[in-house]
Parts: sequence; structure tokens; C-alpha cells
Amino acid sequence: MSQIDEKLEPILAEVLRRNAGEPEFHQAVREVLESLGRVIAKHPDYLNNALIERICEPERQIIFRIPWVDDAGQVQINRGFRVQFNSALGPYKGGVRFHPSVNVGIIKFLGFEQTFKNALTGMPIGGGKGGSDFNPRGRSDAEIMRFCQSFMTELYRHLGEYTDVPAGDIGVGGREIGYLFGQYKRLTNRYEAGVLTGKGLVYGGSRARTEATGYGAVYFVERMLATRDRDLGGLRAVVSGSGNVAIYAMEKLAEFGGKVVACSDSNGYVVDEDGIDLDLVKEIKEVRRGRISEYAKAKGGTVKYIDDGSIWDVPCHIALPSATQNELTGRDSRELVKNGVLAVGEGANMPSTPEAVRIFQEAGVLFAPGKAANAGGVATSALEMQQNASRDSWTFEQTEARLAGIMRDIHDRCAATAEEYGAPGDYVLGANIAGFVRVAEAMEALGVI
Ligand code: NDP
Ligand code: 2IT
Repeated sequence: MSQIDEKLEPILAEVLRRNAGEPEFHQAVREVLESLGRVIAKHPDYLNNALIERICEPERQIIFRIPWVDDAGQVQINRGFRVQFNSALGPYKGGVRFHPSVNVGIIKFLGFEQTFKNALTGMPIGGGKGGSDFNPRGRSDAEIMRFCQSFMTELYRHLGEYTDVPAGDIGVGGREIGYLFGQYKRLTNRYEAGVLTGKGLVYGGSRARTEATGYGAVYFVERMLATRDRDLGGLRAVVSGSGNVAIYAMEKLAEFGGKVVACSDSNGYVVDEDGIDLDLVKEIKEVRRGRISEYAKAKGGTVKYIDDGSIWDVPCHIALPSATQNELTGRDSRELVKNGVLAVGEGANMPSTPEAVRIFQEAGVLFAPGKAANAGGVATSALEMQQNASRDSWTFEQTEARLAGIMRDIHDRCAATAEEYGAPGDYVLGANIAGFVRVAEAMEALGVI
């Protein structure tokens, strides 16, 4: 793994000092700064005007109280966040996460990653992220609605189609975006469709946005495999998670001839050697909002459910970690390498620990970091914004074709950048540098703001 350049060391030290107790944010910043040594060697001007220090400091951080009333009539309190990280390239853009693990450090790591991811898409979107420590598990529809309304009652004043445009993430899907948009519309008395993405198709959503992150990750992996004259046909795949990203990654893998044999949720994983039955996963997760263990109960036979242990013990050629940060450890990566994994594509944000990434790269495994591999979701959000701005609505085929082209471009830009900076095949370096340079150029042009 690369070391931090000595000129960048003090910048990292200062980030660690002033953001104490935020290990995920430290991890994300360290990884990007590790890639930048080669950039400042070529372009020392990027060290001027505290440019890198400014990139590591969010433009604005909003933290607020979310009071709401549960079905039993009890008042509940949660904490809300929106970190508006960088608007050099466009309005802040990035998802909202509802999960009990959410804190300001998690939202900052996600907002930092989002800034470079969004730059990589080539589209006019800055970086931001938000969320709450609200736990949606077991909450009724009415509770979810009241929570979303209270969340938006505070947040709406900071949003706008030219200011900040949230979308979904863990725990936030179509249902939540509907309630959030409804409350925004009510509070502002404006039908400002472009203020949120991931909307339902009847009120301004884009076709293929639901599928985009998972599909996009598979397009990226397909393109990586092509650099080694391989394709997905006949390969075994394991996808962690069984939420939005995982489900549509599995769908596209199957379409490309791969065989997905395992998926998971936060309680355990299922292994189905006949290939995961996606209709059943969708029924359990999207309709019933149930547990993946129900899959094994419904299928019986040889399907296994394992509630302790790691999904990465299941042998596969293709691994797509698509649940959450740091879910794939050094131990897991050693197991995957031992079992002959060919390619890893991060559907989630930062799912592999730094040690796991190093092990994959040293073993010559094709490794696609999240900020490149999962950029299809936000890119399609930007397409949704385009459709809203022009009051148009594209077909599924048209939108998916745009997504496929964007993923191909991101892959090729990462590969070309890695090559240009003397590290062919290093998609981590390529993604970090290509994303950074685009943000840095815009920031230089805009002056010290
Ligand atoms: P969902 O809420 O739809 O699904 C999340 C899945 O991951 C669920 O199966 C969930 O299990 C599991 N999971 C969540 N947290 C944990 C945890 N702490 N430990 C173990 N498993 C966990 O979210 P998404 O599919 O939208 O998001 C998944 C990942 O992809 C996240 O990292 C997100 O940031 C990233 N991402 C999402 C994009 C999008 O467009 N939605 C775009 C780009 C990246 P359970 O149900 O048991 O909680
Ligand atoms: O991590 C991500 O890129 C997302 N959750 C999607 C963001 C978006 O604005 O579509």
C-alpha cells in the first residue's frame, strides 16, 4: 500500500486532530491522501492556497433535533445530519441514511467519498450526505411517515434544486423519498421536483434509478474483466446485503450469465447453489420488509442459512460487497483470494478495510473501489435532475444506455489515470486522482472560498 507523501503528512495529521473520534472519516481521507503523492509530484501547485486542506473540510455541517410521536403516543428524539461537503462542481448531491449507527463521522466519510465519486461521473454535482440515527426496523408505515416529515421540517430550509439535492441510502428508499418530497412540497408550496432524486415514477422519478447502483457496479466489473479478456458468463458471484444495491447487482449479474450463490442481511447469509431466486428475495425484502433467513425457510432443500460467520467464506469468482462500510476484512480477503476470486466491485461505500484492499491488490485481483464502482446510482440521480429540469421523462432503455455509457467512461478514466500516474491496473489510485483533479481544478478557478 502506498505511504503518505511527506508533504501531505501534516495535512492528514491536522485532519485527524480536528476530527477526533471519527475513524471512518480518517480512513476515507487517509486513502485519498495516500493517492495524492503522485499528483503533487507532477503538480506541486495543488499544495498552494490550502487547496487540499479545504477539500478535507466540509463547507457546512448541519446537525439537528428530530422529535416525532410513535404509534404508542410516546415522543421520540433522533438526531439529524446533513454535511454539505463540496459544491465546486454543482449543488451538493448525495444520499440520506437512516440507521442506528449514523453519527457525524460516518456522514462526513460518506460526504467526502461522494465528492470524488460525483466528480468521477463527469456530471455537474457537488458532494453531500445526510441521515439520522433513526432505526426504521420494526416501525410502522405511519411512524416512518411522521419521522420523515419531522426530518424534512428542519432540513427543507437547507435544500433546493440549485442548493442541495438528497436521495436514498441505507434505510431510505422509494417510500421514504415520497414522504420527504411530500413534506418539502407542503412546506415550500413549490413543486420543485429536482430537489430530491429516487422519486417514484408517477411524481417525477427517473426510470432505472432504482436499478442504477447495482446495475452500474456490474457494468464496471464487466469492463474490468474485459481488460483480461474475460466476461461474466459462467462465473460464481457472492453479493453481500439484500437491499437496493445488492438486489439489482444480483439481477444484472444473472442477466450477464453469472451465477449468484449467496447474499445476506445484518443477521446472516444464505447460500443457494441453484442460484439466488431474485423474485423471492424481492418479495421478502421489498414487499414484506422481512429477514433473509425467510429465504431458506421458504426454499428448504439444500439452501443454507448461516447466522454466524462470514459470507466471504463462500467460494466465488466475483465478490460484490454491497451492505455497509468495513464489512470485508483482511481475513475475508485472504479467504476470497485463497478461493480464487477474480474481481471485487464495491457496491457499498468503503466496504473493504484498508488491509483487505491491500491484499486484493497484492494478489492481482481486479479491485474496483466504491467511489467508482457504485457511482451509477448518483449518476442516474443526475439524469433524474436533467429530466426534471427539462420536464421530460425518458424510457428505461434510453436511461440505462446512458448509465452504461457513464460506467464505461468512469472505468476508462480510472484506468487511464492509473496508467498516466505510473500504476496501471490500480483503480483505487485512478479513481482518487481522477476525482480529485476535477474538484481541485474547479476550486482553483473559483478562488479561495
Ligand atoms: P439498503 O438499506 O437498501 O440495504 C442495506 C443492506 O445492507 C441490507 O441488506 C442491510 O441489512 C445490510 N446492512 C446495512 N447495515 C449493515 C450493517 N451495519 N451490518 C451488516 N449489514 C448491514 O441500502 P442500500 O442497498 O441502498 O445501500 C447499501 C450500500 O450501498 C451502502 O454502503 C450505501 O452507502 C451504498 N450505496 C447506495 C447507493 C444507492 O443508490 N442506494 C448508491 C451508492 C452506494 P439489514 O436489512 O439487516 O439492515
Ligand atoms: O452513496 C451514494 O452514491 C448514494 N447513496 C446515492 C446518492 C444519490 O444522490 O443518488
